[in-house]
Amino acid sequence: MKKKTRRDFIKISAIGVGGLALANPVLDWVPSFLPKEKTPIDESKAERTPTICEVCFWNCAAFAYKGADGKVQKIIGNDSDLHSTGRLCPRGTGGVGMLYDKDRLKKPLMRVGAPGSQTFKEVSWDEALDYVAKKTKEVGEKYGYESIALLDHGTTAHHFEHLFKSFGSDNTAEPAIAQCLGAREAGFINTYGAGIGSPEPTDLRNSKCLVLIGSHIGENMHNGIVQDMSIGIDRGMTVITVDPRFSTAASKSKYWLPIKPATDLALLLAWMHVLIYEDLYDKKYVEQYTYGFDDLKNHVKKYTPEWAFTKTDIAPDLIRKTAREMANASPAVAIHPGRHTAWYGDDTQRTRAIAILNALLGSWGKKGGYYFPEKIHVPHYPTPHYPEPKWTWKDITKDKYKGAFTGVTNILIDASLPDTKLKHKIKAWYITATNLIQSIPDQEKTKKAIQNMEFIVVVDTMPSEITGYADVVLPECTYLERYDYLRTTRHKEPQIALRMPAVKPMYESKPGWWIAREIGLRLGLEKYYPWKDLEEVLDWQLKQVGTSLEEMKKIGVKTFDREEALFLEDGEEYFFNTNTGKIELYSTDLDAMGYDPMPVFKEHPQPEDGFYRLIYGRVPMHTFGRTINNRFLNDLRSENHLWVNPKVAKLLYLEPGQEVWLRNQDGVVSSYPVKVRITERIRFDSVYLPHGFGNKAKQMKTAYGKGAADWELITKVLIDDVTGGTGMRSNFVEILTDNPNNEEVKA
Ligand SMILES: Nc1nc2c(c(=O)[nH]1)N[C@H]1C(S)=C(S)[C@@H](COP(=O)(O)OP(=O)(O)OC[C@H]3O[C@@H](n4cnc5c(=O)[nH]c(N)nc54)[C@H](O)[C@@H]3O)O[C@H]1N2
Ligand SMILES: Nc1nc2c(c(=O)[nH]1)N[C@H]1C(S)=C(S)[C@@H](COP(=O)(O)OP(=O)(O)OC[C@H]3O[C@@H](n4cnc5c(=O)[nH]c(N)nc54)[C@H](O)[C@@H]3O)O[C@H]1N2
Ligand code: SF4
Ligand SMILES: [Mo]
Repeated sequence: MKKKTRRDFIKISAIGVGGLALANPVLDWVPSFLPKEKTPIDESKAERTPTICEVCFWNCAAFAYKGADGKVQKIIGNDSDLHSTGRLCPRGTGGVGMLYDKDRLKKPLMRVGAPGSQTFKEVSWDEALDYVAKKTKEVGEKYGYESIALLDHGTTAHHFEHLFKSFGSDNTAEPAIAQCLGAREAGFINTYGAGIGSPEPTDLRNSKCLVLIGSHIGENMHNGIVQDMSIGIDRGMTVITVDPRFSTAASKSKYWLPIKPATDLALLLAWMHVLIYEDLYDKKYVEQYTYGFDDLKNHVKKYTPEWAFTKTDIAPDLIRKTAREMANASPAVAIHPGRHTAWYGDDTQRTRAIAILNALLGSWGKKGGYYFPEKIHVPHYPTPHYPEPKWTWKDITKDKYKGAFTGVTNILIDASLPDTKLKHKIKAWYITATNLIQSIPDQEKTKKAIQNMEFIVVVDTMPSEITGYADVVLPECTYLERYDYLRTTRHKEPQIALRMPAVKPMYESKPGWWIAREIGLRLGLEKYYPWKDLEEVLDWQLKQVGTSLEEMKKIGVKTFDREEALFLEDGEEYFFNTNTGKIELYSTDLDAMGYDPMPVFKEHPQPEDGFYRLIYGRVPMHTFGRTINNRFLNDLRSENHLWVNPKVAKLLYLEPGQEVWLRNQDGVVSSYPVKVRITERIRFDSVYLPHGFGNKAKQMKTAYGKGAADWELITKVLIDDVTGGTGMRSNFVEILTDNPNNEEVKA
């Protein structure tokens, strides 16, 4: 086989900008509305300001460079930054397109027509904020401030979380947990007493073997992980990819295991069986650090590779061979924890199986496996204690979803329904930087809840679908026009990073911190806002950790010393934050809560004749639907395709590029057609539709109507019994060749 080089793998590794420019002349660093000088700006002379990319939640630190005309010309990764190591991914590079998007929200808007009609009038900030404060007070006084929920994502969330806590609500939730990584965190917390967090602390640069279960790194363009994986491959790391689709990662793998969807837990249990019964596990590590090994050994006895073959379609030989490959590399082996793990409902148990496998291989806390990340504690600006809410999301989840560790979006939506049986009810929503229509499954339910709200305010940068359901829309400026709180994420070395405005907010847009504060002041919460602006807060905070705003404006990223070692020494004593102080192969907490203490395989429905499982994922050039209107990125990829196996194409007489529609098991039909891509790279029982396309917001002129939406077709949801998160890979579709729609498409 040809040796893989880093450049071969993906373009991130070829100094972002140049690689992209060569690959596509459209994105050659001069935004198309600016004069097309072919000579790039001189970085040594251009004014630069530190920023943190908000195009996705890897949050790479970078510098924004301005041209002589004062406009941002390019964004380049900050060399000191561990998230990016100085290189941005194509999306971050194209972030300028978000700033100069002509379709941006420009002024505060207030609803004129019925919800969903998108008829708004432009109003002044005073009018909009007065109204938001008035409605907040009205609902708060009538039902209690707890009845107001904050649904959020991204950096803006922090400003609104402070506002919410100040007025007495802790009912905050984000799709980036319950629809994303919530199950994974619960799986690891119940094994190691610690979650994974972001960035994932895998030491792929030094791994000898990487196992990807569905994680499609390379299409999932999370910068640091992609770079680490490239370096690992260059150094000879073996990759094992388990995916019903031949992903980019699969194409770089020694083993591709095209698993039957929804059966991963069977494979994971069979791998444990092989490691234990072939005596391949790390005995010293297991003995010293784990609890419940004998229980596990008995538990996985029946889960033989032969048994797993009947569930997964993966040959017993291949299961054994891959298990041995992992054991050979141990402890420099990482079974990647995944990120979007809301798949089939038993997601906490599946990710726990991943956690257990890592323990059997002795990789947690070991070079080439998982490192111990560290962060620096930056104190909060002193404000008085928040009032104690009378109830929180926990009062809703504590009986049924005992492993939920944050607010659960879909449960707060359940509490917002007119016919909810829940004791605690939600009456109004603040929505910041999340497009619930695209990100929460069963959108009819979301819309029903929306209709029942007394009041909805949306803070966004774009007129995306969700803004159409607001009573008030508040235009936030983009990340390139604002300060935010410091990035203090955990990494190999503790770092802080600064985002500051590269340019002044365009139009009448305002930063999130300003919007939240103005609402707070109108609610009489001055004591929680003893500062004039965020600069004052940041400077105070930075001085507490021995630097200043002035210094950070120059360097953008500051690195601190670690306090503890990155890895465990051989035989070192270590206490895990679990009941037993050990890595719990047998989870005492899950047991006490009434859940399976060790993962048990359960069958999930498979598609009936004529139906295919709808699976989805990412395209490298976009982040969900949030970048589709970005002209640079849209030029690179304007629509998605439906991946269909040749056998299916033959059966249905499909031609490459033919437009089709999809109808799911509940009769829901896709609004827009999608072009077929016929490829052996997908199993015959599934179709693949990348997420984020099929935009229905007319005001987003570049994105509108391009490609098809997975999110319309996800009506059947399998709830994770531990965390309450929504498994969304549970939908089956038929492929229609005639247009079934004759009505106008509505958001
Ligand atoms: N069907 C389906 N559903 C999914 C997924 C899927 O693959 N398929 N993925 C799931 C996953 S993994 C996740 S993490 C979630 C993510 O789901 P979301 O949180 O909804 O996604 P985002 O793209 O972060 O949020 C999009 C909104 O943020 C706005 N926005 C962008 N930048 C800013 C800003 O700086 N300020 C403000 N105020 N607004 C901004 C955009 O205009 C847009 O309206 O979706 C989940 N849901
Ligand atoms: N370019 C880009 N990168 C992104 C994002 C983005 O929007 N754009 N979003 C970021 C976010 S928030 C997240 S959470 C991550 C998500 O990215 P990941 O956590 O890497 O991946 P998933 O979305 O869970 O899974 C997608 C893969 O799972 C496969 N798959 C489907 N069903 C099964 C199954 O039953 N078993 C197995 N083994 N595989 C299956 C699909 O074929 C696909 O390759 O990506 C992050 N990176
Ligand atoms: S991975 Fe890409 S889009 Fe995400 S923060 Fe980094 S540069 Fe931005
Ligand atoms: Mo996510």
